[in-house]
Amino acid sequence: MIAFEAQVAEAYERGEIHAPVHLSSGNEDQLIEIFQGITRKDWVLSTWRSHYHALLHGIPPGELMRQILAGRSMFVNDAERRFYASSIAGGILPIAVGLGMAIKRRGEDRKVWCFVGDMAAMTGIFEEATRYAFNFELPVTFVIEDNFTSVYTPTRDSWFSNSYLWQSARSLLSNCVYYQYKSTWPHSGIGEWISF
Ligand SMILES: Cc1ncc(C[n+]2csc(CCOP(=O)(O)OP(=O)(O)O)c2C)c(N)n1
Ligand SMILES: [Mg+2]
Repeated sequence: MIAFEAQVAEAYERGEIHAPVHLSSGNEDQLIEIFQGITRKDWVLSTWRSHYHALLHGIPPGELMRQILAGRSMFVNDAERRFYASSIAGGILPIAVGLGMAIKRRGEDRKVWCFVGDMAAMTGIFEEATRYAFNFELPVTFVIEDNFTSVYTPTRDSWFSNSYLWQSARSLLSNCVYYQYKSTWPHSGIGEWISF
């Protein structure tokens, strides 16, 4: 996973990717553990920072790299392998709920795993999606990935609070998983200006 992101960074630095990339680091152990509970039958929904999720859900590295080189890093998709990513903050949350409802109605044996950043987890749509999925007992698990930042703004400063709301409120819901990490990559890109 780490080597894959390094390859993406090198391709980006060479100007081969004509679109933004958002790299992951520092959460390898946490994700490997979470994906122990995710099967290939399940849906995985991700964000602009999707490479690790895609690799762990079985998208072949070569196929993933092709999508990234084609400028689709922020919206990696593979319907066959049930992987969907969107760069709209919070955009996957209602899609996760819809998928969960469809799975329940059809009686399918699969789940939905919806990964969101710590800022996306502070939005109104997160409140509605998690509550709805919980109350209707939908097979959806929301994974909150807390890197303490929203782009370059400390998330806790934005909300003028040192205590993180969902740690107290949301952790009461059994359909939420929370973990913290610190990335060594910038929010997007590789820390230098690249001309597309
Ligand atoms: C609806 C919407 N508003 C704003 C943005 C711009 N944007 C991209 S990433 C981001 C920060 C999100 O932070 P967080 O959810 O914590 O995810 P992280 O990048 O830290 O993993 C924002 C505001 C967006 N993509 N979509
Ligand atoms: Mg964040």
